[in-house]
Amino acid sequence: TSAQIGVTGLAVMGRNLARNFARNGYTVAVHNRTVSRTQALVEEFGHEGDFIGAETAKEFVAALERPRRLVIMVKAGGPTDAVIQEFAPLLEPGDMIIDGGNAHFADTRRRERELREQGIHFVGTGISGGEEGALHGPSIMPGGSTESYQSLGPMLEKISAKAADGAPCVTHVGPDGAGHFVKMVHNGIEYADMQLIGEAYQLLRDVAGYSPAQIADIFRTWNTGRLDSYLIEITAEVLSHVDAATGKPFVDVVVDQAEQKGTGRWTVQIALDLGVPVSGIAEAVFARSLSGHAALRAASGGLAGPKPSALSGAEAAAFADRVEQALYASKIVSYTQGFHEIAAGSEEYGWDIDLGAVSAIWRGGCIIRAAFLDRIRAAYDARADLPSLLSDETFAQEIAAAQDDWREVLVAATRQGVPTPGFAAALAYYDALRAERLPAALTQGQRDFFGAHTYRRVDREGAFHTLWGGDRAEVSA
Ligand code: NBP
Repeated sequence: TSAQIGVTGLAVMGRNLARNFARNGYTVAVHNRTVSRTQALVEEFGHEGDFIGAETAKEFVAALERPRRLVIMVKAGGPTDAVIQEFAPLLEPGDMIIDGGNAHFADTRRRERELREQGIHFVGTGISGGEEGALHGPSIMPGGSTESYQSLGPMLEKISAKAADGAPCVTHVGPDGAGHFVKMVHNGIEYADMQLIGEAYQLLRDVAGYSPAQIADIFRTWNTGRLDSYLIEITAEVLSHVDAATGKPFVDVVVDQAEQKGTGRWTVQIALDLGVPVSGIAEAVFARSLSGHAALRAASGGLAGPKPSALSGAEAAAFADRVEQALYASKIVSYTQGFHEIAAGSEEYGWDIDLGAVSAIWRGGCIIRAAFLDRIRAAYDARADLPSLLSDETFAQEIAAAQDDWREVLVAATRQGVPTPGFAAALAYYDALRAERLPAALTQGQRDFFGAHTYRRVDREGAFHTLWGGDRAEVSA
């Protein structure tokens, strides 16, 4: 017997992905650098389906039917290159290597190019949903060649999450690094979503005066409306959890320094390179970074500022409603920025990414899955070349309805000294886009003054320079 697919790298993600393939009826060859992991998988889960445990790379490759489909689920970076170098010489033209790790899309582009020379399809694939997703159905974002997707697509559709309407949460995102790029932006949006939720929580706690348990209930209510999403759902779970050792709310016994693995940072770095303003995602990355600066925070604890004074009763409840509006409006802006980055990446690298299809495959399996993504898909269905999500009529109307509350929440946060960088960045982005004139005109004047960088005029074509050091006459540049 030969295996239709092989998985090498059997830590949490690879093991669960292999089980997912097997549970869906595929014969799966499994391999890991440390052989004991392979043995453990076959022993523990062998009854779930057909596994072929391979101890060596040669055995593993020999177990695969041709053209071979080989999934790599190892640590991103050096280990991925090491595994590719180990297996590539054993493969033949037409074989496929699927990298399901969190690779940087630039690495994926390089690997794809190198392996293409050997006739091997390299399919950089974003996989979201963590351990549980890998086992029960992740959201899958494959890049690589169209030919490889013809072979892999049906299998990926089978193991993927299904959206509420039954559609599999996988699509061929685009060539080479497109899948990993989209996965990267997915994670950036995830950072922004989490930051906005965090700010909503802090406002409900400090300004509205609610306890974590009460805030959990508020999030549960929100989860029945337009904010319905996995992240809001788990937020309620975390907030209602009580620490067994102390009897305190769990959220009060956790050190308030957030960690990161890097995909949010990449999203911002690449956005800077592409010239895309992803201010909300950037604030989310910076907020995690700031939280981790323990010494800086300790040294700044004595700085002057207001202490929040909590509301009560109907006032607190009304404020909570406003926070929901602010959160929703800010979320629209985050997704607007994230999809702008995907569109810019697609343009830069010639990927021709279908933004509506991307929003559709995020509806299930992944961390940012949400009812909201149906709305985004509808917006792109209505108009595939939508310049920005904010130009969609429905979203524009929703923001119009939310904005008074959004502004009031930021006024309260500012007055009471509660940091809300995500909400504030989102509103500033919105106001900047709708502004008739921006101070960028002044910036251009300054640049022309100190560096003769020239400027364009509103009333005439061409580039101009003012002789600032002389008689201030204007010359054509
Ligand atoms: P890890 O990222 O912890 O990687 C452990 C695996 O890499 C083990 O199988 C290990 O083999 C193998 N490995 C390493 Br490390 N160096 C190797 C080398 N030089 N040669 C061969 N194998 C090597 O595993 P994970 O948490 O399951 O994640 C796998 C991938 O999936 C990562 O790229 C991760 O970023 C991505 N991802 C993770 C999640 C998540 O929720 N954890 C979600 C989505 C994507 P060994 O057993 O012999 O040490």
